Amino acid sequence: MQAQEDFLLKAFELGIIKFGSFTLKSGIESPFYVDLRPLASSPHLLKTLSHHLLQLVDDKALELICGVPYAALPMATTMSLESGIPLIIKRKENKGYGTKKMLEGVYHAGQNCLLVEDVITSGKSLLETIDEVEKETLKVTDIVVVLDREQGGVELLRQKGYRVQTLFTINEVIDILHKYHRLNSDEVQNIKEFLSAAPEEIVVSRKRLEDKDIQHPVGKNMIDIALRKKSNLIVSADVISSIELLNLAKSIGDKIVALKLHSDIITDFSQQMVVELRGIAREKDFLLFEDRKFADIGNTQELQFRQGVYRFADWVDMVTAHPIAGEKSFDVFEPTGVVAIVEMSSAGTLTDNYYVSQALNVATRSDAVFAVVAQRRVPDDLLLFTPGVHIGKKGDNKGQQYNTPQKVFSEYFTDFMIVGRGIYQADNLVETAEEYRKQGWEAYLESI
Ligand code: 5BU
Repeated sequence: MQAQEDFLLKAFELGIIKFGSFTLKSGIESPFYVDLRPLASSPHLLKTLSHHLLQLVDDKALELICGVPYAALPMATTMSLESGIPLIIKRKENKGYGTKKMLEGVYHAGQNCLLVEDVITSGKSLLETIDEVEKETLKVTDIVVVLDREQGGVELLRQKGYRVQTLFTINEVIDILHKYHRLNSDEVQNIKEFLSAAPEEIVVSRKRLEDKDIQHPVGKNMIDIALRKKSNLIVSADVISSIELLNLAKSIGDKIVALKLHSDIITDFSQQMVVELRGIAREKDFLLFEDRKFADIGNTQELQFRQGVYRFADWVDMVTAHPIAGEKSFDVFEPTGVVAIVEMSSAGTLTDNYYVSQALNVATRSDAVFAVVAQRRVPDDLLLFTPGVHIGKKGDNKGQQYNTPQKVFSEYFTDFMIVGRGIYQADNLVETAEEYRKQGWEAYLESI
């Protein structure tokens, strides 16, 4: 046990577990975040870990080792070097050309393959991996896992007949860190309360729009409009002339909560156009939303927001901004509402889980922010806007990725969906906007 404790303390110094407030992919707020990838940066610790993992299994029966990418790949490699058991590599995605195999390396049908995994939570992703390995005609009987988050995964796999060995449970990790004064008693209590909550207690259920605790006047206004119009549709008016913009606003204005603009793509942008647009917005009861995506220090953003050709401060209800410059940079927009971009819809975006957590922390700390743009559930004191919505398409050829209204409302608990080309490129604007409004509102009602 002493050897395991020593290992854990050294791994902790490397930053494999962080404490604070983190939003997991599922939308659950977790008081800690585990990432075992940094272990690969310490050859010594990686060797020690691999040695401990090998001791958990009877390696005589095993003919192959496979690590689940990415954190477990270097672990599996090191275990292979120490034990002499050949390594195979599982792809994260099919490469789409060539052999189309999910596994790389030399193996034969029926061989027994040990799976190595960094963290097990519900066990669902491990079951998918097992399925993929078994599809390649290999046999899986044993799985070794570094950390069990104690959320039912180990039991699930054991029920299905797999032998699962874990090096640490999360409660053991917390106890060891407490024993060596890396965590104080309050922190331990907070984390243990989180861990002991039944899964159904931490699964946040969707709140109705009217029950959300939104303080910002622009956010309150959006909710009122949504309820009046039975709509959670924001249309992205990515057209390039003022005539097209004004026509779009007139024809679909009564179906939407807000019209989202990229003012800098309008060839003949003018303050006269703004006057007309504001008139339509007032008449048709929707808000004006500039998707400027500010991403600079407060002073520059203030100039970009108030001066120049667009003078957004004079006429928009809300703007998008990146949290990259910190929460103070949002103050310059008040009283205009700020929609912070914490996650993007495009393939290969840099907004990974860690970025999203940090960005949400910045957004939550600012009074100017009432909503965020993301592709996942977020804490419900923020409104969630989700772009990348299309009824008929999966994406474009420039990286955009689409979901259906049903998916964003039922899985992400989105409050407002943003639709661009799905509507403004349609042959019949009014009918199509009505179809999106209807599908969106029904999907929202079904999700509550
Ligand atoms: P589309 O035509 O529905 O793909 O347009 C989507 C709009 O939402 C477009 O104006 C983008 O600039 C905007 N958008 C997005 O698509 N994805 C994001 O992550 C963010 C904004 Br942030």
